[in-house]
Amino acid sequence: MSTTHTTCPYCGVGCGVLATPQPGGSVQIAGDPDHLANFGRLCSKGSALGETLSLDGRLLHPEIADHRVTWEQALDHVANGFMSAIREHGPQSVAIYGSGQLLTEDYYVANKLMKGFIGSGNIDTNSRLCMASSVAGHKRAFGSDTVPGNYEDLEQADLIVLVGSNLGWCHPVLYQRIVAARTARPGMKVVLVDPRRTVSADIAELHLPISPDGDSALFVGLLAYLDHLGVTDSNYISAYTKGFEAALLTAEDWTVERVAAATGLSPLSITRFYDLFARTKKVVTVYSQGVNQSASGTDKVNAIINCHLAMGRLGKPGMGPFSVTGQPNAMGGREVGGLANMLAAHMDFTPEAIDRVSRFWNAPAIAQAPGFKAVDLFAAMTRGEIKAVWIMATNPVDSMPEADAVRAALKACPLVVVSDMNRHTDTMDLAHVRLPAAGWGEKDGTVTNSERRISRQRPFLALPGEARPDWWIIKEVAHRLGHAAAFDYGGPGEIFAEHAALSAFENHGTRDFDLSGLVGADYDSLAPTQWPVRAKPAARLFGDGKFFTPDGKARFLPIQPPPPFAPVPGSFILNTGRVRDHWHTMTRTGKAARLSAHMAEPFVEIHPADADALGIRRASLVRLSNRHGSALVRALITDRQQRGHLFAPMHWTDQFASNGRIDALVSAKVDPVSSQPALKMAQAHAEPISVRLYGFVVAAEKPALTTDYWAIAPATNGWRAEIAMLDEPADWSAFLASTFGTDAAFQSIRDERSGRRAFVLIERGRLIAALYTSPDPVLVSRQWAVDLLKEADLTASLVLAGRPGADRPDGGAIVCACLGVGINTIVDAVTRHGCTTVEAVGALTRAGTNCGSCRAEIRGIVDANRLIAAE
Ligand SMILES: Nc1nc2c(c(=O)[nH]1)N[C@H]1C(S)=C(S)[C@@H](COP(=O)(O)OP(=O)(O)OC[C@H]3O[C@@H](n4cnc5c(=O)[nH]c(N)nc54)[C@H](O)[C@@H]3O)O[C@H]1N2
Ligand SMILES: Nc1nc2c(c(=O)[nH]1)N[C@H]1C(S)=C(S)[C@@H](COP(=O)(O)OP(=O)(O)OC[C@H]3O[C@@H](n4cnc5c(=O)[nH]c(N)nc54)[C@H](O)[C@@H]3O)O[C@H]1N2
Ligand code: SF4
Ligand SMILES: [Mo]
Repeated sequence: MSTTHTTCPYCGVGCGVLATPQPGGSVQIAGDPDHLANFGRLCSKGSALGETLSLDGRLLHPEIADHRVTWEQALDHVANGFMSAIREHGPQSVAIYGSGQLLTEDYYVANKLMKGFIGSGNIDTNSRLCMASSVAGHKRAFGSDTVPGNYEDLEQADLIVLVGSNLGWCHPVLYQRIVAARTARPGMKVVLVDPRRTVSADIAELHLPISPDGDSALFVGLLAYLDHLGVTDSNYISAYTKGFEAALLTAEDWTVERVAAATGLSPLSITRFYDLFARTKKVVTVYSQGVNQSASGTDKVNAIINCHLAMGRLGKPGMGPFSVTGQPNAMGGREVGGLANMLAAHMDFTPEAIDRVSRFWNAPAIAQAPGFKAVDLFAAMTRGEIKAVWIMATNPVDSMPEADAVRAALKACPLVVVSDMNRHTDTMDLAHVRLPAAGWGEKDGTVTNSERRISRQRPFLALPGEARPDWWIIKEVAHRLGHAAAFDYGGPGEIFAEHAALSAFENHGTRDFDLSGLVGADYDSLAPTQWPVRAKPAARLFGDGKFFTPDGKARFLPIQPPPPFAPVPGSFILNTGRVRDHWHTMTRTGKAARLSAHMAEPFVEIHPADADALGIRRASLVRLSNRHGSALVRALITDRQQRGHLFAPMHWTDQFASNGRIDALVSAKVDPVSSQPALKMAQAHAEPISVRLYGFVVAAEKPALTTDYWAIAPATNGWRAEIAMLDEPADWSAFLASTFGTDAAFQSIRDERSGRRAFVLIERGRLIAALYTSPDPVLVSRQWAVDLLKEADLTASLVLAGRPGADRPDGGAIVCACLGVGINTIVDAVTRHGCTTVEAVGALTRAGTNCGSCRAEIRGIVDANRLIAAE
């Protein structure tokens, strides 16, 4: 079987993947040892890619109004719908909402259609929720949206400052590169700035549990501190920058004490950080959503860049500000102009650029001004101003703030077209026209990672059903809108060639994004390449102190930190983000049993003292609510969380839980410069709810869950679900029949004293379904119960017992997703086998020996249990 060199479709690290289809139809996945992003490594999500490729749940044919139609009918319908909206209400009445998960070629064509030929700026993307503040901050400082760093800088740095980045879970392979570099060079230091003590604190000398949005104050204070110490690089400042004095003037009175008051940090820890920064030449500041997703996100970015400029620390090995991108092609989207305020190829809506792009595209009707940005777009839809929208590769009903209002806006929009791989997502369920898109492994094109490296995603599977690549779908609609000549593409290679040519067009070194060296390159064999790619090998970006502002000098920005945020009395600050093994709205990771085992339901992290005060018990259910919406989630009580703060993951949707959509609660407040929403700072009330019965379900077929609370996940050979009921069912047989879709008689037991029940259906020794209920959060061993689905000769009495017999050790909840090692096995390695290090646990159980992303968790388990073992 032949092996295809491709790129991982998840995070912005952009790891090279070797995919080898196997005779049985499965696909073997391995890290590409020659790819410069990962050198063969993959994380848990990357290694499980093979398990997400099944056609279950795929949309395989176009549909209009829930009925299967031909491509001809679907494309005509979309084109006619857009055309009549444009005719009656003008080009501003239509929009495209795209995604950093589109390939560059798809994105280029979508942008060209909307901006160049429909003549409206109304194409925005989920990157507005992700990278917009970094883009705006880069443009203010550098005159261009340039990420100057390389991954090796992280290995060469002596100090890495992680600001609002949970790199250990969200950029795992990059994190592992840092771990390896730090092992080789123990002098290297890491500082973590995050309100929560995340797993990334595992490698940090210093964790600064900053108050939300205290970052501007922290870095403004740092600028003042560096100036007072007299360590700033005055030669660099005068030769290559402007605005230092003004920036300093606003920073001046930010003493350490004042910073302490604004950030909730101790003066001692602040000076420790400041001294480290001042003393260490090679510093990389890595930042991500704790910086970008904020009402002061752009200011945070510039407060960080200011400090690097003041020290002359950028454009050189081992140093620089480094905004890491989230999605596989967040960077590619910025290159093509996927944001409503960018035109194309890193050009803005200036008169010269509009003229240049219009000549290049031969597009006289080109848009003259930016269009609606994501939050404004859905607000305009609510007002009835958007008559037709086309959503591609994103799920705004779950990922946009004020998500219930977004759902209502889509319900009211006259034409909603959605291109996706899945027949059911919370957004697809509202579509009038459903277009089946090609997915990873089927589509063909390029993506650009966090360090500006362009890599090919290559197909190794046939297109299933009638699925088509996004570029083809957009091109076909463009033809029907009357633009056949401008969209005469035979394949992604031709689109890439045009994209590269546009980047080079009248560039002459004036624009950072320049692929002139790739014009005419062989697309199929394109090796991973970092831009800029000019005819002559380009020097390191900003290495010569030249920036893309009109005078070539970088800009300091005077930053005024925002006043500390005070939530409405009685409510919590609700922070949101990601978990290790799930990706966004779970449309792909939610298919893999092994990725669903790490965290199997929506949850909220809450500090023990807050939980006590509210009467929230361990593993009970909590209702979160505010004026925008509500959610019902499991309590995860942990002192990693500060008092007064909550953290909830963004992942759960109506496809996987009864009421887990956290963005229903997040307000749509945006950063004034970038229009990126403040997704890390919602406010919510939390209350325990009084549950009559908690339950755990395992079943061979997908159960139909209708209980007050449920959360479902795949398991090997079946499904697992957590449920809860506010009242006991009046008729248990009817409940079992409707849940499991069978009239067969279940065997059951009930323990009068504890109120626990178990219901079991076994056929020919195989488990068909089991339900365990209890007035307390059920104590049945989840992993043991899930593993029963793999067994061949079970007896009812064993399954009814609800716990493993002595001959069947219970591995416990999965910690190491790659090798399926549970918490009990790890605890056992420590307490019974005397393992005292992560390495020893790995040698005995294999846990943590593949991708390494769980090693921080294993270390926590070792530390907690070593003491117990010693007692
Ligand atoms: N496993 C996994 N990995 C992913 C993704 C995924 O869905 N799952 N998605 C990818 C995408 S698109 C993205 S954008 C990245 C995101 O990657 P990250 O930005 O690393 O992830 P998040 O969990 O969103 O947020 C990071 C941290 O910001 C902290 N934070 C919140 N408020 C503040 C604040 O005011 N200041 C500071 N300093 N920190 C704060 C949060 O506590 C959180 O730990 O991950 C990518 N990688
Ligand atoms: N509260 C809160 N909200 C957040 C965030 C947060 O931290 N907190 N983070 C924000 C960020 S940074 C991001 S990036 C967004 C992500 O949010 P979304 O973009 O909504 O999340 P995904 O689940 O990745 O949705 C991608 C969809 O595209 C489909 N898809 C994948 N590949 C293709 C393709 O090639 N073609 C087509 N047509 N479809 C495809 C998938 O099946 C899936 O349905 O969420 C944002 N929302
Ligand atoms: S680190 Fe990111 S790109 Fe690499 S394998 Fe993991 S999810 Fe994929
Ligand atoms: Mo993102």
